[in-house]
Amino acid sequence: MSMGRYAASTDPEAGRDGDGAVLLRSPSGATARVSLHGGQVVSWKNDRGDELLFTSSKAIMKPPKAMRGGIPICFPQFGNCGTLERHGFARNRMWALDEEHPGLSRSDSGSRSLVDLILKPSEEDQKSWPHSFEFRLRISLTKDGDLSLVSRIRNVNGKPFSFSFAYHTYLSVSDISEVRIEGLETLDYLDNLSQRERHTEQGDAITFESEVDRVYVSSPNVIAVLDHEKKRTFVIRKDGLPDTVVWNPWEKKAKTMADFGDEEYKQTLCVDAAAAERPITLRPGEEWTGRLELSAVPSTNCSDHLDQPGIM
Ligand code: TA6
Repeated sequence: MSMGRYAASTDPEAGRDGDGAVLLRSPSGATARVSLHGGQVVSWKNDRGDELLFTSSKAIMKPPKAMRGGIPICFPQFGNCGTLERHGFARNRMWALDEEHPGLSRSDSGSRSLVDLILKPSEEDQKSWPHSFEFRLRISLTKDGDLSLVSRIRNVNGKPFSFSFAYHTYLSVSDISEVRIEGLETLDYLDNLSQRERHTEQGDAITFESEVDRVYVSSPNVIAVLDHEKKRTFVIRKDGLPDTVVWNPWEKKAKTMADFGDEEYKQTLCVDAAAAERPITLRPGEEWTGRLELSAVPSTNCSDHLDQPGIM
């Protein structure tokens, strides 16, 4: 499938592809592609070149709509919890390279492993959300190929503001019915399929056999998504983000989404580190940090990873 403006690098030295997406490469050979449109990670591959994030074959690759896949950033609003467009405007805006933090530290092999982006509100944005902020986003690949996203949002306003947030992470899975999530057992969740009604999850790992759209509140900072068929486990570490959103549209909803294939619900699961239940409030001059680190490990040794503490 041609990735259009997410096409292969035409200038590896500059670390940008033909359409300006930024290419990251870790010493282990893992890669990631970051589009300035939405500050969105649009690809993350392991050192064998396997794509770890889902992108729909029907994804719309033209701004302003965010691409269906990868990791769109939901800010300053998660979902429909507010007056703005769903999931806020950050995912539909062009971000800039953060010159203050050139961040183009190159690894010995000359390829870059991190990039710093920045988003500031346009006049148009301030008509719908009258607040001044600076959103700095550092995206990096660790030496082992783990993907790290660090968001720092500063209130440069004269008055406090509140926002909600999510790293809307489309994981690529072999078959949704072969996947389970560990770490959310017995937690309370808000069910977006029934007016955010509050329920409590049963004791067992979560498996999938129908549409799911839930906000697990006050979830642990380390959870695991086990893909039996691929013998692969995604270890998700978060910090500063109290909730975890779990979403799969399943068959019926998939058919209503123009930028999503009818059968594609089988190949993806969204597990988002989020601040969705309660908004975050920043007073003037204050800054919030929200971190996400994704590892994809062979399921045989995922317990080693789960025993490790959260993000340091
Ligand atoms: O994260 C779950 C959710 O809020 C769902 O309700 C569903 O709408 C999904 O996000 C996708 O939203 P989008 O605006 O990208 O179609």
